[in-house]
Amino acid sequence: MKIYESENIRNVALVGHADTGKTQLVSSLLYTAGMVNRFGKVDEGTAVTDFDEEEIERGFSISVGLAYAEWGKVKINLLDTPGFNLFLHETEASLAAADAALLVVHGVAGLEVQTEKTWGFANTYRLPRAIVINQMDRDRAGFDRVLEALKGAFGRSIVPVALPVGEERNFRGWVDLIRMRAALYEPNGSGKATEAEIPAEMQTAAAQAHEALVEMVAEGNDKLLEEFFEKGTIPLEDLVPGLRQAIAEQRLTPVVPAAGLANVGAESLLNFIAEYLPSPLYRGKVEGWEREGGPKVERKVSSDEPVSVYVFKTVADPFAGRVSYFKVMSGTLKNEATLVNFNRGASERFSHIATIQGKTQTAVAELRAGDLGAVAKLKETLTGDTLGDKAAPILYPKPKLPEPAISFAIEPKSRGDEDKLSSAIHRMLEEDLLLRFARDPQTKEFLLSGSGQQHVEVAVSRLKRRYGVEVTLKAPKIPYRETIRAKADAQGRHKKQTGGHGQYGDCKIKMEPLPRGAGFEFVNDIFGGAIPKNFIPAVEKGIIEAASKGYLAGYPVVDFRVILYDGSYHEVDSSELAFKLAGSKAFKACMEQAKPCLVEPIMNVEITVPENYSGDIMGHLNGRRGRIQGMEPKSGATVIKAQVPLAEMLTYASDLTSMTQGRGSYAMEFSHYDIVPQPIADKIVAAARAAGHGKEEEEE
Ligand SMILES: Nc1nc2c(ncn2[C@@H]2O[C@H](COP(=O)(O)OP(=O)(O)OP(=O)(O)O)[C@@H](O)[C@H]2O)c(=O)[nH]1
Ligand SMILES: [Mg+2]
Repeated sequence: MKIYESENIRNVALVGHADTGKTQLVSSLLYTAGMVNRFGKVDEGTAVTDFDEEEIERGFSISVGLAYAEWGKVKINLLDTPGFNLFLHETEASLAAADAALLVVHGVAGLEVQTEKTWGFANTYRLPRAIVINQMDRDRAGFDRVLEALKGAFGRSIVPVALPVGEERNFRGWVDLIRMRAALYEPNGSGKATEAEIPAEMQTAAAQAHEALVEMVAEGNDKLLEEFFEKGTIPLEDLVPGLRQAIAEQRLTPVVPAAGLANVGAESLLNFIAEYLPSPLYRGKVEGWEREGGPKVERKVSSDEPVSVYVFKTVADPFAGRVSYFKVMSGTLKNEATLVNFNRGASERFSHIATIQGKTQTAVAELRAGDLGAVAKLKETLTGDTLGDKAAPILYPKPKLPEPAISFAIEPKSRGDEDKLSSAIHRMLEEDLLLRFARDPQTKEFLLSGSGQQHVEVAVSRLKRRYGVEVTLKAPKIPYRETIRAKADAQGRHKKQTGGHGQYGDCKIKMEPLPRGAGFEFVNDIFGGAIPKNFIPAVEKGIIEAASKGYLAGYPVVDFRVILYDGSYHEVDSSELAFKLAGSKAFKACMEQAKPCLVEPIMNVEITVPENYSGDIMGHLNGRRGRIQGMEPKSGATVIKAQVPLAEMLTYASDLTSMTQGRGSYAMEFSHYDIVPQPIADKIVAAARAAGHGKEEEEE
């Protein structure tokens, strides 16, 4: 494997709504560049970056796939990200490895929910970007219509740099608006183009579009603007670097047409990426911290700097073990190097570093600053960790993750399954940062939490396939919480005199509600040693433990403040345990007065349906305690925005399909917690009590 200098590397993440053809496009580019012998197809289960059995079976991407195309002297690293809303946490986290985003948009569906969401991710990571209007070979695909929608959503930086030649199934190439030449493709799927004159009937449109492009390039660059005013145009030798710069500075978002499956546009797109998207060097420097909570440090993106790598993905392979995907943030990584994991203090040996082509690894001798690679069998390293030269510590920021939105109880099918469950799941947790596993302390049930039903289903299916562990998935659990609505003031005293050594702890606390999302606050307001200092943490601990077990229905109590203001102790009989129990009693006594209530997760829901269904959809949402926030037309459809309790959305996927004959789609994300209406709360509490949760009798 050739070694690529930083300036010849492109790290491009394909992002966008589900089903826009990202995975197919990656396979098409790889085939066109001669990286693979076979034209991989999503629909045949042979796409290079959807090789996981779950992805093949379900037909969509679940995690980020890595591949590369060697194109002339350039190595294009391609990150194929999922567009399905339940797996977007994977997409967002992987963008730390990218230096540019290729936003893939469907030529028929146009602007969709995740188009805007992933555009937002690119903003967060400040990534220069380009847009592909894909699937241009489909019936009713419309370049101009989709382009207008994109301009409407993202503003005037959106500018075509190529126009489609031919429509729908006759779509056969690009007019390159930079060089003003056409690239025409045979219908044989080779992805290779022949250069040609711009078709006569397109000359006027192409000239106009060229002018608009030139003007946008000139804007924001004084030297070019002057030239433009003087000559009315910019010569090619200035236009090319000018466009490159405008893209890198995110003043201009170039748009091109393509059809991944028909493989029209591939060669043009490879050329475009290599010529116009920035190399890792464009960033100049990367920022991190010297250590946790320590001062900020910067590192130049250069192969001559001390080496540092950031792990953006971990794969738990049941055979190869743990495989870590990383980006070389600075310096040169040599095979067999020993680096320090700055997050964990461990030394790790990088043996057999490799570049990744889907599921295939190719050994490399070294990787330069900016390049992406993988290594197996690091001992302690997990996603989000930074490793590097011991003498130059740095920590790069970890990905921010949403909270899981839903929990399911899972039940091992047999004793053997139960024994293997925990170790198998823990390996899967390394791979998927949003998956959570816990044991309910009261019911002893195993709980698996994730972004939504399919997310948890994928995990369950993997358990079986990869580790041979079979579990049944039980009804979903809503992650209710408990909180308080009033202030309270109470005493908790734990006193036992059973011959010999007694137990004595006594505290007085006040409790106050805090705003939603504030969690728990503990204020120590003890003066004059009513409780000795060393016992105060025990009181806090007792309260935290009691709060985690809940009061009404076994759900954690959140968003409250406790002020410890008085108490008493006994010289001999007081102990940590006694004060812990006193804290727990005081907490329970306060809860009686504090008007406890249940709160539930409320979701932001965005539903896209053909216009004639909107009445039905809104009626249905109203019946589900939904609050409609707005409704707007969008490329021939209607988008309805609402806030709906998660508890009412559990069967929404199938409801929507049956209400709209499969023509509606929706996306949902967590918004906030809100109080559960009393009659519903009563039922939840009654059911929880019947199952043995909630308020227990005080033992004295
Ligand atoms: N007609 C046509 N179909 C395409 C084209 N590209 C992809 N498809 C089909 O569209 C479907 C989705 O393609 P994928 O590549 O899996 O889409 P994706 O964007 O990776 O989807 P997610 O992984 O869910 O985000 C598949 O059935 C493809 O065969 C295209 O250019 N033309
Ligand atoms: Mg995909």
